[in-house]
Amino acid sequence: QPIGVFDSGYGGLTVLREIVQKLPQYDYVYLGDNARTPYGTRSFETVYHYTLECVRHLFDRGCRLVILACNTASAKALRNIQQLDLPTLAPGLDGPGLDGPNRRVLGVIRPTTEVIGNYTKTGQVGILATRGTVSSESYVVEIEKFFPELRVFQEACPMWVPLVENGEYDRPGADYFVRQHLDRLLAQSPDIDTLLLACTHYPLLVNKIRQYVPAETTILSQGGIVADSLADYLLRHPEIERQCSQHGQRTFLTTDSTADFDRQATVFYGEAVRSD
Ligand code: DGN
Repeated sequence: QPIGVFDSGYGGLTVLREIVQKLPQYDYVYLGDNARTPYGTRSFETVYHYTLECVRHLFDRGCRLVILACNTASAKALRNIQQLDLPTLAPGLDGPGLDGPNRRVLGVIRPTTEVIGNYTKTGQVGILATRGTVSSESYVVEIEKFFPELRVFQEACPMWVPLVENGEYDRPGADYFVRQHLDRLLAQSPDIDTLLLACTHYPLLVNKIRQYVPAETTILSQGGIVADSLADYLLRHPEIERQCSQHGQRTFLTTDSTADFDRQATVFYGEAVRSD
């Protein structure tokens, strides 16, 4: 069975890209809910229902393991989904060989919060994310579990996703908004030395971000961290790993127009994409 990777739209492709680089042997099905993106401004209820529908779809396609490669979905829906029992989550799929314990949904917040404290010297970290992720406080709560001594500052950057999706991420127009949010974050504390790009789109802005923070700042993108964490997870769960097929196949699905998806997806995935 392929590994499912879900995002509200294109952004999760920045995560899939790193996963595929680290673990190319597995088959992957990517699902972007482009028809209903963005999730960043939607309520908990809505994000939960949309995410659950998409996870179910990936289970229907045979995935055993689904990664929510979206911070907003991980922040607002993952815990509730993980608490659902299998018949609710995947009705009709719990027949022979499709037993519950072997089906998993993982997010992107936990892997990142487990390691963020290893990068900071000042003990002060900044989280840049959508409004939904920031207001959920998920990063603050999760970091506290692993690194209780850290001070965590957050800044919601609602303009950054539209900048990236409109192709402005490397143009001069982006500078104003990139700088505005970084200035606001650093105004909370000048000693923040580690920045987490806690939104799938932000790695595309990394060159701009670097221009507006002190040179010694560590800027963390999630893709590589999530890929390492998945590799580790598969090692620790051989019963899941055994069920992940290994033909190097990539399948791309979208809830909206495939032509639009293919055009935009290349920017995020770094190579040409053909969706079904
Ligand atoms: N994929 C979303 C995230 O990582 O938060 C960003 C896109 C969105 O839905 N706003």
